[in-house]
Amino acid sequence: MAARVFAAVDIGASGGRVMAGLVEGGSVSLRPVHRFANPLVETAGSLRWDFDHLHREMLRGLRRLARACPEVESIGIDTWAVDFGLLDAAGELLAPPVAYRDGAAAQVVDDVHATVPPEELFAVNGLQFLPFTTLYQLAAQQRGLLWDRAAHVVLVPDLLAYRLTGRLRTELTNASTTGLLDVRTRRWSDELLRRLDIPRGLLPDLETPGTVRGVTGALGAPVPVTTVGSHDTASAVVGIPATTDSFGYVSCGTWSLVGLELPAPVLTPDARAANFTNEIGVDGRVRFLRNVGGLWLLQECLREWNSPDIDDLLAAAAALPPGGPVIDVDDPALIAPGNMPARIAAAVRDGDSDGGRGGRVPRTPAALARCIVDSLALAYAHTLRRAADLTGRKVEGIHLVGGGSRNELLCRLTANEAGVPVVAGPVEATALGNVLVQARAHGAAPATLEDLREHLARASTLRRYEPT
Ligand code: LRH
Repeated sequence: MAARVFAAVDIGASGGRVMAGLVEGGSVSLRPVHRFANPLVETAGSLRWDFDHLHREMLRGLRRLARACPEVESIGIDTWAVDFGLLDAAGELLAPPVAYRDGAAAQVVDDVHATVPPEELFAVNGLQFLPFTTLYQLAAQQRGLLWDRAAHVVLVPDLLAYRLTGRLRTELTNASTTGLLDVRTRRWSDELLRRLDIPRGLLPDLETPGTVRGVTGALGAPVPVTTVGSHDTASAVVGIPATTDSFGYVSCGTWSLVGLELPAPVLTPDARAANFTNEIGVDGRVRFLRNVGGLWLLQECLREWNSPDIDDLLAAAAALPPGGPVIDVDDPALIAPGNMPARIAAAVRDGDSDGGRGGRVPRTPAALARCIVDSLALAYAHTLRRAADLTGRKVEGIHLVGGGSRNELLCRLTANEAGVPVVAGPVEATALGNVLVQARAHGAAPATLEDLREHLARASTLRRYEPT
């Protein structure tokens, strides 16, 4: 039986890729076809994404894929969450999308909270507070020059799908990161839209993963574009090779998304106080998690040090003794780009977050890398313990997926801090989740998430780290 082919476009904050997903019998595998950078650019006084570059590179990858695999059956697109473009009434992008690391949204948070207090926001949208959630970014746009001309607010993966199909929709899992969705009804919240003065007509209608969005002729023969969990984290969670339901997860890329999968949201005051989020996953599952700092901290240091070999650096970090300094990886002072080694050293110097570890200020690249990895591992363990307390569930093991699953030191330290085994991999959980949701929609993969994950557990090479 020949493999069936599905194209995954997966773009994260630090890079994009187009992959061919091959689904055959009980197995699924990926062939990388094209990788490209996703640099932040500064234009018109804001940090932005170069959307035309992303669109071009997506097309380049898809055309290459279609040449190699003309039988490709469908395309699915996922990207990072929360960011959007404004389209005018003719469907033209008014400006490249502002990036969530731009500081403008943080400046209007107090104004927004004066209109709708944070506890009322949480009661409707169930989200953790993050200063760049779409609703704050929209409030910043409302004060800007383009707002009067905006006819559509379109999330980044939906913008790419629009360029391919001409159809405007908002995919549900990503809509749940905007802060404007009612987490119980899973519809746009008319109440929040009214109070925040955002016309409902600006937001395209919702669409769930597994629906065919439209067809593109951009590759030659017409190919359907299938809506997947277009929030990369939603696809990553589909791509967790779990074989039980008592697992915690860390989806570790630019961010670490750390939490549990639940059947329903947890909207208690304690969950809000602990800053947990209830994002909507594929098949209506709830991703009860926290955004914890991620590889961004390390990537930004590497950029500052002119990209030394990461494996050598991590080996040197692993050789350092345990018990060194740790920082609060969620410190908002670490969100913006630039000067990361100095900011981490300052966080150690000024911080009281080292749990009494009384660390010396790290100065060498190895010491800084170790400080970052120690801090991430500690934050993962702490977050999963909190998640278990808040939900009354047991976490018997942790699935660590995404780029961070390659980092053996991080996996080992996470198992030690959490006191439960860590199963590392797949690195490309997001692209796999993207492919499997398409494959299922086209009758090439099983119906339930549990069966899809069984598929993956069989097909993936995973590493297991026992706590010591
Ligand atoms: C991870 C991610 C995360 C969001 C952030 C903006 O890539 O999508 O889930 O909170 O980017």
